[in-house]
Amino acid sequence: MHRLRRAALLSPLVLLSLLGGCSVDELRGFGFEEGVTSVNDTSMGLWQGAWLAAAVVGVITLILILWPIVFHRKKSDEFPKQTQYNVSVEVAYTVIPFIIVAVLFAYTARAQNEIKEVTPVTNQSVKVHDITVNAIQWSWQFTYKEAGPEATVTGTPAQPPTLYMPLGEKVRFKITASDVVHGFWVPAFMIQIQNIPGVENQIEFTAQKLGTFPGRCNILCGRQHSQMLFDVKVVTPAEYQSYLDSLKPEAEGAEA
Ligand SMILES: [Cu+2]
Repeated sequence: MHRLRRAALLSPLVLLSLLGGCSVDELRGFGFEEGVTSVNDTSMGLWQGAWLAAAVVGVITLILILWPIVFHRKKSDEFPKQTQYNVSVEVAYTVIPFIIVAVLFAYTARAQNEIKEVTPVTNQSVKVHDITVNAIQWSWQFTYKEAGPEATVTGTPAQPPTLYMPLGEKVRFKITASDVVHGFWVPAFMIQIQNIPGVENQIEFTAQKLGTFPGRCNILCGRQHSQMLFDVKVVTPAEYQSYLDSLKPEAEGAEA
């Protein structure tokens, strides 16, 4: 009883300290901020909806567990009645999870199709910037096509590189790797896409908030995997243009 009371006292404190690290926006977004990129716009509803659905299922499950604990305690030594083949219950616990999975699947497929949409290179009517993200053991190479084929910034574990993106303009990323499989992950942008040697994955999105956002490799890729860090810096289109210009003359070395 004593231990129970202490646990009851502790849990609000733990909850409060956990919440203390979050902003109101992050709380509403279950850890993510709304509107940071066009991907957030697509994924946020799915992310929130999936958590709410999980919470509803969790609460119902908890009630179903607590109900017999409270109201159906052992009343006598008589062996309880044994039942088999409750068809209606079995149908319910097959059909209801199927409906839940089908609904989650449909929303996921819709969001994924939207996120995977990439403007064809041949479509010149839409302004899209091109950046290639090449992963290497153990850092990143960013190539800005508009600044020329040689405009590549290569990071090292000691000097993580910075990826520049213009605010409010579409960027088409080509994602690949030189050696093993890596994972291009920017948590705040709600994106992760695999860098696979010999494969060119693509993703296109628009950054909608100025600032610097941490990025990581999230596929275990070898000894210094944990040091495959980078930053994404979202700047104004004018600043982006001058960054591209700065890459043109010498176009080499790690840009911190
Ligand atoms: Cu890696």
